[in-house]
Amino acid sequence: MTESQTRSTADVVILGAGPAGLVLGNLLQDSGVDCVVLERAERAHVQTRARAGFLAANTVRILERHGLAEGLRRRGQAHSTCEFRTADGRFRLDYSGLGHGERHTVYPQQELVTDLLTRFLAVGGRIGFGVEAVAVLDADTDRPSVTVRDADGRPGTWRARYVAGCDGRHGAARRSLPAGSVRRHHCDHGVTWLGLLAEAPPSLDAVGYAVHERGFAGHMARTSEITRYYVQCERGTAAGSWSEERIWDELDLRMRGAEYGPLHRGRVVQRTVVDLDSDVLEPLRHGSLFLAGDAAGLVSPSAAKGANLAVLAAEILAEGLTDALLRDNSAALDAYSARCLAYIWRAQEFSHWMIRLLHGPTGSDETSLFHNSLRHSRITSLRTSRSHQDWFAEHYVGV
Ligand code: RFL
Repeated sequence: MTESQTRSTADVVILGAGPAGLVLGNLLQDSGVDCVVLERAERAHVQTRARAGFLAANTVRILERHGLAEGLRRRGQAHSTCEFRTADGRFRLDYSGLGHGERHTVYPQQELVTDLLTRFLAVGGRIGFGVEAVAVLDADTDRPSVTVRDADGRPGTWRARYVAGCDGRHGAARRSLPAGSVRRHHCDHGVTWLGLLAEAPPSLDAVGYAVHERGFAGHMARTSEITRYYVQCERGTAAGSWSEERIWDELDLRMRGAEYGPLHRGRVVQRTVVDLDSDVLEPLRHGSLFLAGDAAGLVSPSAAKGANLAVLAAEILAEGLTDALLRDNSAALDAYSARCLAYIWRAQEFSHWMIRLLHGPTGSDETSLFHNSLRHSRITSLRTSRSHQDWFAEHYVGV
């Protein structure tokens, strides 16, 4: 960082250069709002961090509306089919013909982040890499500040009119909220996934969800050479503890490769252990500090909503900040929290439904057997009921 170290004021200080922070930065910059993005990591790290891939139709519309969709239009792949594999056989849902008839665009998050970053810098956006926000101070006044330290540990302070906390679940924005100012709703779903990226072409032309007595397995295409897999594992499993052979054997077994064709194997290049939990902060504002994206609420990745909610929140927040700063009208900013929370809870509800569709209790006690029979009935309903399929499609691809 050069200029931003010497000039440490901005009307809006944005913490975090993920999808939320970068969409917000681009929109504010386009509106002529003075802003800066502070990002703890180095640029190369931000541009190569592989996470999400499924963008909802509304996310694409938002990005298009603001001229941020050029890369995903060129390189993203339309996607509209998912396949469920169970002990009763398999069935496919083409959700572009169900619900509102919408599709996903598969576009790796790191490419979206790279596009947003390149565009932000091209239009003169200010960003500091290797700058960690330590705390947000005086958020209950109209002169908040952010204390920072750079990669060499040198401290600094940014003064602002508003601070946008887009720095994820473990960021400084959440940490700076005074006790009792915001309520945190939390749910641990008691399920753990080993998330994998494999240097292997997709094995089916659909998102694959395998419901198996040994646990869940999932298949999600990313590119023609890279596929994301998930395999449910015991809580407490270390990311490196399964050999590649065990991973592929287990995936093949649960995806029922013997019946439907073996998976294309390849080198596993990334492993992440994900304990499925969800949280929502309420309200998403404390004075001059606003929360967006994962900082506002964490949706378990079962329904691929996190990045989509981040983009949506950024658009809503940009509108509120622009009105407040340039038109002296704070109505949209005052409505920000309630508007976003309505979307967040809707996504949480669907994600929770997906978790209960894809995972059942492992025990053989009466309650476990009861819940597994309920789950079986739920899957049968999804396979056979058109109205259930319409409901699924609307929520699966919508945000
Ligand atoms: P990000 O992307 O985490 O960015 C936050 C940024 O803040 C920085 N940061 C700080 N900077 C300064 N000071 C500090 N103190 C800081 N602390 C943190 C971080 O370095 C980072 O750059 O949050 P954002 O923008 O809210 O975006 C959220 C999404 O990244 C997330 O919800 C999704 O990746 C979730 N997710 C998925 N979402 C989807 O919509 N579709 C998917 O297909 C999908 N797949 C996934 C996923 C998440 C996964 N993980 C992480 C469990 C697959 C996986 C494996």
